[in-house]
Amino acid sequence: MAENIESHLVEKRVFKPAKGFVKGARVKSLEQYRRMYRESITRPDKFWAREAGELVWERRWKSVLKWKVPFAQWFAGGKLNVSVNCLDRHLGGPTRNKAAILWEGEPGDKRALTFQQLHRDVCRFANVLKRNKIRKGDRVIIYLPTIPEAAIAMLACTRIGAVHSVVFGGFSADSIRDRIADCGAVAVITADGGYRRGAIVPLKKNVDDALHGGTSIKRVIVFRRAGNDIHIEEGRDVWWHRELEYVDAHCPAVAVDSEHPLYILYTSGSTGKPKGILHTTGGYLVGIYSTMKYVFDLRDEDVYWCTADIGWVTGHSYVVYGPLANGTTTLMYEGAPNWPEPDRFWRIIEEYGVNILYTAPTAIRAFIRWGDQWLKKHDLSSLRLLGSVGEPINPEAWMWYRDKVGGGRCPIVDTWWQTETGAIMITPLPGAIPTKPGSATLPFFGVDAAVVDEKGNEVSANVGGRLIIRQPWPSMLRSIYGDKERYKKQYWSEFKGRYLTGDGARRDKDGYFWIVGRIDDVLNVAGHRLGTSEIESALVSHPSVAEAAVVGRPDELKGQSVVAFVTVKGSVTVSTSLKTELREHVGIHIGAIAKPDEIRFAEALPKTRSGKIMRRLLKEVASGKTVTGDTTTLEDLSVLAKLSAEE
Ligand code: 7RM
Repeated sequence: MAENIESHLVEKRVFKPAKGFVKGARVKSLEQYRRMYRESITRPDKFWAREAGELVWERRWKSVLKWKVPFAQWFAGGKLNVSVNCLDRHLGGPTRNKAAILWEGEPGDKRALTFQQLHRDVCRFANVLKRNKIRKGDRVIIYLPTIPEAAIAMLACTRIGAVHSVVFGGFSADSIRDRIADCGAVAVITADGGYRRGAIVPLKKNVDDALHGGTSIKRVIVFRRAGNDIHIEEGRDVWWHRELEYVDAHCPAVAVDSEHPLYILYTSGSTGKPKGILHTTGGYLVGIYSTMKYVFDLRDEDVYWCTADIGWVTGHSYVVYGPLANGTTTLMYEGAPNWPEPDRFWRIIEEYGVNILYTAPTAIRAFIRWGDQWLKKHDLSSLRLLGSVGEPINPEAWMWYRDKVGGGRCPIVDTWWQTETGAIMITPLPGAIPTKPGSATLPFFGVDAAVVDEKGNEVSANVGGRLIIRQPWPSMLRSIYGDKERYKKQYWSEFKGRYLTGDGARRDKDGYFWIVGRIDDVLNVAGHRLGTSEIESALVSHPSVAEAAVVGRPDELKGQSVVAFVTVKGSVTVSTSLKTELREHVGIHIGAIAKPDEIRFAEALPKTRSGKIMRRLLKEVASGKTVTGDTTTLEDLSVLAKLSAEE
């Protein structure tokens, strides 16, 4: 059996940073990037001390890094407060009156909060938390829509040293209950309801169901958002707006140790039991501050929009903490991209003059499917930089994003990272690193990434393998909450002292990284190990295809056969001849070995709320099994039912 993941898809297009962009950029050339990168790897203490020095510390750290595999302490001995760095630190100068948050609700309601106003709201709500006996170190569940109060609640927790755990507004009562039990939370912050595609999601009702029968929760604070009828449990539930009547706007920030827990964010492990990824204060803040600044090449006047939901790590690092730590205006939008019509994003970009757009390939592929006419209605000329995150971006989607959204003038930063890494790890720097469609390019400062074989030896150029990180980095997870053994085993045991990402990748001759998908999803067809993303990209490069998901099905002869689930573009009708054409298309672009044995047309693919295709479920569907695993992260359950019915 071949040990390495084979790679067949070759992408030759290269885009150099445009002169006009380079002029104002923070990092202006590949040479400058390489110099800084070298320093960050050989002298990480020096590099990170300089970055950390741009933030406000109540007490300076004693050592930048203490590393006892696999437990890191960054900036040990230091004390700081996250809300001070995101808010108070910007109040001394003109940033005070700059918009911190520009927000639009799905129904079209709008709010703008300056740094000064946000600071006041955070202080008042932090006093509400204290009034409700929430203390430093207590765990607090935040189950809110993407509204300013989500950011306010998060920042208020940090102000008093409470540890938040945000749960996606799309998750069910069971998911909330599991997470409460796992972290022993004492309070829930929620809303009566939230909007999604015009309907009201009954958030408070879900919380009531989660708490039914008793949990560790003593207090539920309810924000009035949708005005739907809810039950108030006397002695347990209080209204956010009523509580505010009892507090003032003075709330001294609690400086915490650099390694004090900041938040726990649950990701669905493949086993079904959610993993609470634990992030701490100093290293995380330095990591997101620094990546935000360099990757998005921030300027004071920027309006920056990351479309992620607040319940995803991207919402934590790059909707709330990263922008605010940098004094950047962050735009938040509550709803769906196609509500009320598929031009909602473009409408928002035009209206607010958005300069930086950071979104996910799943959204980009949906826009392609809905058609270019929706973009053409709007002026997108304010955009100067585009970002992508969450999945490998297919070269065709990348080109469309560049041409149609970016008007051919905006660099694209394809950013690879994970909930566990806390911050962006592999990414172009837009003024320095030439981009190639589909590649996340080169590692960020301080990230010692490599591709290795099953024995842990680095593979040569264009050979696929496992993506690992060989050195600790500031924003790394510190543990799985309450389960150090699982943390050690899952991330650090395969190759001792090295962090296993779980992703497959290859590097090309320029050292660029190409992520080929999760290692668990790699197919083994007659001894050939094929990454799913390449076959999917080959399918997506066919003009009829909108989206594709490829999985393996056990096969007696070949080990696995290739099954492709395909959705087509709006105007296309599906047929047997299209299937044949698609198989040939993959044959031409990759090779006969990758030709799907079966192609199934689907109306939609099962996805998580963050837009990742749930291949695990598709594998079960492909092999005719009933789907048994955890489906709580599935965005739309009916998708799965339809897929199985199409048997
Ligand atoms: C930020 C986030 C992590 C997994 C990761 C990859 C995949 C994310 C990219 C990507 C290719 C990218 N956190 N992934 N970004 N794959 N190119 N730019 O997504 O914890 O929810 O997911 O997502 O497989 O391991 S996450």
